[in-house]
Amino acid sequence: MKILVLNGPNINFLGIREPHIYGKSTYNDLLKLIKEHAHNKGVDVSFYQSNHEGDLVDQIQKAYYDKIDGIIFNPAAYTHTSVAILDAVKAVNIPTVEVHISAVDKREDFRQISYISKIAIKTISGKGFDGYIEALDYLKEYLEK
Ligand code: CA2
Repeated sequence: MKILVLNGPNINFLGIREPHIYGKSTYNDLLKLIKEHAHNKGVDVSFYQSNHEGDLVDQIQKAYYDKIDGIIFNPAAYTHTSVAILDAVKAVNIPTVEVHISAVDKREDFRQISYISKIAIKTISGKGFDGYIEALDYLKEYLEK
């Protein structure tokens, strides 16, 4: 089972600024946490982070050719703006779980819209890095059914 963990803009900045919202751990800490969990679960996991919308679209299309079974996706700010990213996930038709580190539903109005949630099989928010772990477990179970 091949799962891609895709992260959008500024996620590479985790732990550097705004620790009160996103915590003190870094992007590398996140990768380590997911890698260990995926290994224990026997899941083949790969990672990609980009600050560029088109780059994320390219990576979603690549997931189709690479025969990726599922995507764990935190589109970050593009969650709230990007029809291109929604269309890409629709086009590849790969089961996708949306993850947000912070509780977006309790934040600013402009964060209340999520385009990706229109296609995501599940949305997890406000659980910090553990949200990615929950997403992996959910996706694994979903794909095994
Ligand atoms: O809570 C989440 O995971 C978000 O997707 C994170 C995005 C934000 O735009 C979404 O509304 C919710 C922001 C990514 C991280 O941004 C940072 C900003 C400053 C310092 C470190 C990270």
